[in-house]
Amino acid sequence: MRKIVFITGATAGFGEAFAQVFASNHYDCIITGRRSERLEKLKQQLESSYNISCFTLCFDVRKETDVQHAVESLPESWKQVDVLINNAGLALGRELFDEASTDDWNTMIDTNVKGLLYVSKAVLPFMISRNKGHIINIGSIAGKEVYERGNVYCASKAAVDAITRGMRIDLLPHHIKVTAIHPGAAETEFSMVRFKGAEATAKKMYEGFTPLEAKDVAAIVFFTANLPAHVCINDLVLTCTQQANAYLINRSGILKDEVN
Ligand code: NDP
Ligand code: 8X3
Repeated sequence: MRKIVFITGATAGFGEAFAQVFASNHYDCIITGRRSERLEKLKQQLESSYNISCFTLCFDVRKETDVQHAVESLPESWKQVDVLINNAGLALGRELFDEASTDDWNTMIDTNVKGLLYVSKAVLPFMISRNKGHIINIGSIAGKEVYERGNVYCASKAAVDAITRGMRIDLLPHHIKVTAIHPGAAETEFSMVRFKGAEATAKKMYEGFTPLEAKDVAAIVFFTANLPAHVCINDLVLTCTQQANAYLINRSGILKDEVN
């Protein structure tokens, strides 16, 4: 039977890895983001590599009306969304609270919190009408513990945690699964975005240890989305082996898999 996954932020990092793993397991994919060229390129690659269908929606999750119009524009045959992955998000800056930029705060709250709400609200009617579906919100270990200079990013991810729990309660009558996955440090475009293109600073974040890769997170998300109908992972924290919590990382050297 045909299955459809709707992924926000599929133009890079986790979202792109989610698209690869779901498509390689025969899901049709709705991929979204602001960078249309990347969406088109990914669509072509997924369709040719995995013989699935892919639909692109280019919108900014911060713009409520654009989100609504984009989701409403889906052809009827694409509205039976089985899995929604609210992944689009970012950190901006890593300053002390009194030195941080309010523009950065607004962008993080508008994207990580309000964007997630707008997309969920737009897609949910498709799930409620079928009495089934799964919403997977990408939180962060930063939402579980606050670290120095993490202030508003941590708060935005704590909000994702709370919203996920609220959704699970309110959507209970509709048999909709709601999950939050909270990854620790993973090397994607995340730090380049956070440090506004300062490559050396971004690279430094991953020095001396082996962080998660996007495909590690994708494997867990795919597993979570494909459990029996009566089983739901509510909350899952995932870090690399060398990370104990949001602020403790063992940087004594890289950890490699043994090769035979
Ligand atoms: P990337 O920067 O690699 O990817 C971010 C994605 O989000 C891009 O596809 C980007 O697409 C999209 N996005 C950002 N802002 C918007 C917007 N306003 N509207 C639509 N799409 C948007 O980062 P990651 O893949 O690492 O991050 C994905 C999620 O995982 C985020 O929510 C992040 O907070 C979270 N996370 C990341 C961790 C890490 O260490 N990497 C750890 C824990 C959580 P485009 O620019 O094309 O719009
Ligand atoms: C991203 C992980 O530790 O950089 O959410 O905040 S961290």
